[in-house]
Amino acid sequence: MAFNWFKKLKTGLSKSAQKVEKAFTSVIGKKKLDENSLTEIEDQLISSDLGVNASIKIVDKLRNHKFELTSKNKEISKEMILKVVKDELNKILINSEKSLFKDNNDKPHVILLIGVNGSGKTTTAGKIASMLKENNKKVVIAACDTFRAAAVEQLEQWASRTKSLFFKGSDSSDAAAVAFKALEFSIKEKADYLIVDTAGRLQNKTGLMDELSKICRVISKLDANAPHNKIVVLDGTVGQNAHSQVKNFNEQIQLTGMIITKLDGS
Ligand SMILES: Nc1nc2c(ncn2[C@@H]2O[C@H](COP(=O)(O)OP(=O)(O)OP(=O)(O)O)[C@@H](O)[C@H]2O)c(=O)[nH]1
Ligand SMILES: [Mg+2]
Repeated sequence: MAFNWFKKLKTGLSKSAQKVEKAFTSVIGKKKLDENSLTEIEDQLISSDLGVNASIKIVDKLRNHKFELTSKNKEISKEMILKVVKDELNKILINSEKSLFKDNNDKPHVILLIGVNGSGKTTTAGKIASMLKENNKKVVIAACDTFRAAAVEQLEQWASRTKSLFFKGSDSSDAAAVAFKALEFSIKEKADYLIVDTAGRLQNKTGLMDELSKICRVISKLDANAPHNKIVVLDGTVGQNAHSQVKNFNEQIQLTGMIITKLDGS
């Protein structure tokens, strides 16, 4: 199963990789990268959804890079360019990398999952629970999506599959009230982790965005540091739109991290 998953992920990512590689075909066979070629690479990178800032950074790196041409390698090859790009991308990504649940002094450690509709929050709650259970942690999953009845059932299935404890409110209860009671329950159960799944919301819906602040405010009454992780779940296929999602959610509740789903190309 793991093999199939990696195969899917590789295929999914290869679509993006092919787009980026296409950016370099115009310069293959040249001895020097002239400004025209660099502009073309920049355009291609931006249209491959790499983002304007990252594309400019990469092109600057290429502009200043001294390619080592030898009697055997007389011309700049795609591989040479790709190496510079990969190194630069790695640098950008590694600088922003952070372990999600490292700091676990507080118990229960509360993980709040938020994001737009359908980004993968509930599935991610299941994946995180599964990962934590593999590490022998006691996990509670709370259904704070009080909008869709099916959402509660979907999450309950994940709780049962991962052998986690499950907490839900009564029908049409307030999401913040459910989160509060879920934390009380988790404290009583001496759980290591509480995963709070929330309803999908568009970042321009003020009422729903305010509900997120309320959830945070209410559960911090039981534990001043909770929620310890405020994670936005992003659909990896939406491209640069993810940027505005992160910005708006971060303005609302100061995120601690992000999880990108559907990198397997769904
Ligand atoms: N291929 C793939 N599909 C995923 C992944 N994560 C979620 N999905 C699918 O995306 C759809 C939406 O996932 P959910 O987890 O229900 O998303 P959600 O954010 O909870 O949705 P709402 O609660 O309606 O806002 C489902 O069909 C999932 O199976 C992923 O990493 N890869
Ligand atoms: Mg959901």
